[in-house]
Amino acid sequence: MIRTTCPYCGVGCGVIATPDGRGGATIKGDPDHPANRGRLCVKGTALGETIATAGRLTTPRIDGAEASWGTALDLIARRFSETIAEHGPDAVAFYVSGQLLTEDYYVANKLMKGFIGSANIDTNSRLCMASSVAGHRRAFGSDTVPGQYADLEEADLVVLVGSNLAWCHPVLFQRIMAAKATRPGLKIVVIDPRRTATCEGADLHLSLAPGADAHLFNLLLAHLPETGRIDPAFLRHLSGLPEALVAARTSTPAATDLEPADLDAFLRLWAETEKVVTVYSQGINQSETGTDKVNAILNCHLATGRIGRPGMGPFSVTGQPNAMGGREVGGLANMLACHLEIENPDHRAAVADFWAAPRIAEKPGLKAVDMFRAVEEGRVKALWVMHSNPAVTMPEADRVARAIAGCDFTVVSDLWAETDTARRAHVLLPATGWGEKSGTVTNSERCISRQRPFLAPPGQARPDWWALAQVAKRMGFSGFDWESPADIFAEYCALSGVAGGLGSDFDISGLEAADYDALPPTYWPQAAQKGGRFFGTGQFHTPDGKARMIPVTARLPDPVTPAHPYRLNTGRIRDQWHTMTRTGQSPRLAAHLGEPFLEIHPDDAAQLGFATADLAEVTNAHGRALLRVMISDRVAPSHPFAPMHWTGETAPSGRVDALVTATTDPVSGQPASKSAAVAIRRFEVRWHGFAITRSDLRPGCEYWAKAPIPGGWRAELAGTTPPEDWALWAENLLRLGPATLQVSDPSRGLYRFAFFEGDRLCAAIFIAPGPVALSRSHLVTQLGSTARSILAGQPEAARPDPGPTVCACLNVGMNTILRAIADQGLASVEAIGRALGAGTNCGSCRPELATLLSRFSSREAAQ
Ligand SMILES: Nc1nc2c(c(=O)[nH]1)N[C@H]1C(S)=C(S)[C@@H](COP(=O)(O)OP(=O)(O)OC[C@H]3O[C@@H](n4cnc5c(=O)[nH]c(N)nc54)[C@H](O)[C@@H]3O)O[C@H]1N2
Ligand SMILES: Nc1nc2c(c(=O)[nH]1)N[C@H]1C(S)=C(S)[C@@H](COP(=O)(O)OP(=O)(O)OC[C@H]3O[C@@H](n4cnc5c(=O)[nH]c(N)nc54)[C@H](O)[C@@H]3O)O[C@H]1N2
Ligand code: SF4
Ligand SMILES: [Mo]
Repeated sequence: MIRTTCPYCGVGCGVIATPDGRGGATIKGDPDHPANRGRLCVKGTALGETIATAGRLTTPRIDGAEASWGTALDLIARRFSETIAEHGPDAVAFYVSGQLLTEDYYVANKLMKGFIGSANIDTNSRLCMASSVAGHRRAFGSDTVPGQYADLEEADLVVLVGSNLAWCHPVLFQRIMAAKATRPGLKIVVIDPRRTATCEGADLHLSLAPGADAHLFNLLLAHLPETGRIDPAFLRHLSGLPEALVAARTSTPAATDLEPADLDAFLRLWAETEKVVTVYSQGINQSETGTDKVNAILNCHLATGRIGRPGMGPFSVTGQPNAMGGREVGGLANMLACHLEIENPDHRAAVADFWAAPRIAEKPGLKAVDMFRAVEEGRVKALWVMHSNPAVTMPEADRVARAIAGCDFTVVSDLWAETDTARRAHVLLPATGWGEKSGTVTNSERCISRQRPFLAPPGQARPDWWALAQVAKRMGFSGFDWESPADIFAEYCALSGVAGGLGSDFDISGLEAADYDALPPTYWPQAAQKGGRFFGTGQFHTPDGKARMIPVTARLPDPVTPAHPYRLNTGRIRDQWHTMTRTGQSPRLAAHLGEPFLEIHPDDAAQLGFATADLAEVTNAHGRALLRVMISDRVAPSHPFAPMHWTGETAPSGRVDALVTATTDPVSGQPASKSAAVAIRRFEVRWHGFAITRSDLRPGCEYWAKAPIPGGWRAELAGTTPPEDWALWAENLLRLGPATLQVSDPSRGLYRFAFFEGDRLCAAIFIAPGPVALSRSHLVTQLGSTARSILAGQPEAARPDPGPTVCACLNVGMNTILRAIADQGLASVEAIGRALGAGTNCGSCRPELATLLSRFSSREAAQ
């Protein structure tokens, strides 16, 4: 039994893993971890299904051929050294990740900023937290998150703005819902153009115009003095309030598109409620005015002194498991370690001295978007990508993929050789993954937790810190001789002591001598464990010690154009993690939403001539995506939504970042990932298909998307040109010889083939001229079965179709739930749980159960 930390979101839940000795493990929530107290969401619960090592990258590869570690490391060191000698240190770059462990991050940062002498190390946190970091630094003088999770439970009002907490930080959401259940006076407001699952628990949902958040919080700031809510005692800790108010008063309600009554209700509630926490995430950060949006929020908390006290404060929830650790360790191109600043000569000198660094970086390096531009233009000639998949997740992703492919020398460290990024690299390094590697991560509330190994790494996989240190040594640098992550952590703690001496709040030097292996979840500052928060006493990290109110002149995104009249919102779904390289292996997680989709308002759908399950072609100057149409009034007209998760491996035409424009916030450099202007039309196909098969497949047709199912794969297919011979086509696709059973009706364009091995079904494929209207939830259970009725495509009458999966833990489908609501008169989420088990394990689907209940009762009312 090993205590470790979940590798997914920034909630940072403690996990207890019990290895089974055969490479697997059972996973439970750690009841003693302060972040989750035993809870896990569905992704955490399914961790045991994503640790199999089949198909992993197990040896280094050079240009596709297996190589020894020695050869690969020598080559990397030589190519980086040669490039630096010939073109200077800024001709090389590292692109790293908020999913790296702190120790990995520390080594990458030390090598680049202290020894190579460039700050060209940036991280996917640029796409994620950069605007929060910049906003914090502008207001507080440091990138410090003031509050703790307990504040969300102690608040009387929780405002969730640009955050789909129910799906993206599910355990935190459950903690809030549990607090609300015991204390119904706790009010929840969700501010999101989309009606998300998070809205299910909310008292008020403000569906504001995309990008109008700074206007909204400006209106709030302007409202505060009118109602006497400016805190006179806190005023002496602030500078710039008058200027901020002048700017705030330029915002008008019209910009928000909100109903006046809803807007008033929000302003009143926020002003009247002292204990208010404003939680924000990517709807705020990922914007061309993200930093201003952050400061507009911070301004309201500062003006009211509602910060750093129990139950109140602004709260930027971090996305990745170590997004916060990366900020502490200085992973961004414009920071040094331990909250020290690259532009500050004293800070630089102290770090250089501590590292005995020959060449400390003197100026900030390239931020993510600029870094890949520099790669494209050949200014960066050697690139090392670690623990990220930028060919999928960067804006203008096609361009980024081409830049990576065209780079003189690219190294990728990953678990897999087949990611969109790894496929374009010269050198691949096999990294150890979660469960195999050892280190620390820091969650959204500044709690440092250990990730501990409990599985043997496959083949020659090695930790990322080790590969970096080896390359550093081979480049002739000293100071990289650690034996273990514990050594690195101790050095990092010591450096933080130096930083503390320079006034940094990030000083964990007290942990230098701690027993690393036994390190329990530990908050910083150390006092925080006893309820310590930042800024409650009004002491900030600016030169005059005062918080800076920032005047925010709110600006809406550039209007869409007649050629590209829709604004594409993008983000996450409940059961997948980013580019799905881990979650995408679990049939259970794929059952929730198994295909890239475009959620679009019924009015838009009518105008575009869409029927449910048609394919949409979404285009702009940067790229194109084909997405399955999901008609829903949860999105506003003209503001469709598409998830970010599909890749060249899982649905090559479903990569939405091909469409995202690389417009960035001028302060933070964070891209606006939620507001691409696009054109949408119906993608006219002549045939649609659905396949289930035991072995992996890579169909060549114009549209396909695949997902794992128990014992194999499912795939959705579509194309504009039908093959001449469907039987031959199916044989070639599935590589199984002639079909055992087939039904064809050429006049109606219907073809169905089933392939048996002995009496067991090993594949089946269904072709139709329109979207294949067969029960997926039935078909995906049929691999390995002996049922010869498979080509009927429907369950027998005695076994009703469960419908699409809602509860992934207990595998309960939507039809089953709706039938039970109707037949048994179930009236609450709890009653559904008692009757069917749905929602009783991890609870991630409870908001969707609530939606089904309300849908059912509104249908009843209408009848
Ligand atoms: N299931 C799952 N959970 C995850 C992840 C995952 O991949 N899958 N990734 C993790 C990571 S790295 C991150 S950063 C977090 C992200 O967590 P979130 O930020 O909660 O997730 P997103 O879906 O990116 O976006 C949040 C919401 O912003 C809304 N939005 C778009 N534009 C605007 C706007 O102009 N204003 C406002 N107010 N809202 C807007 C979108 O409609 C969306 O519902 O999730 C983490 N958790
Ligand atoms: N359109 C749009 N785009 C977005 C966003 C959005 O909301 N909309 N969100 C952005 C945000 S907030 C984020 S955080 C990014 C995330 O984007 P990425 O970081 O690019 O996505 P991941 O899929 O998490 O990539 C992680 C990679 O690391 C590999 N890996 C796993 N474990 C290890 C390990 O231990 N070591 C190493 N070396 N590799 C490992 C995985 O196989 C995978 O290839 O996407 C951004 N892109
Ligand atoms: S909420 Fe879910 S994904 Fe996030 S850390 Fe906890 S178990 Fe992992
Ligand atoms: Mo993120």
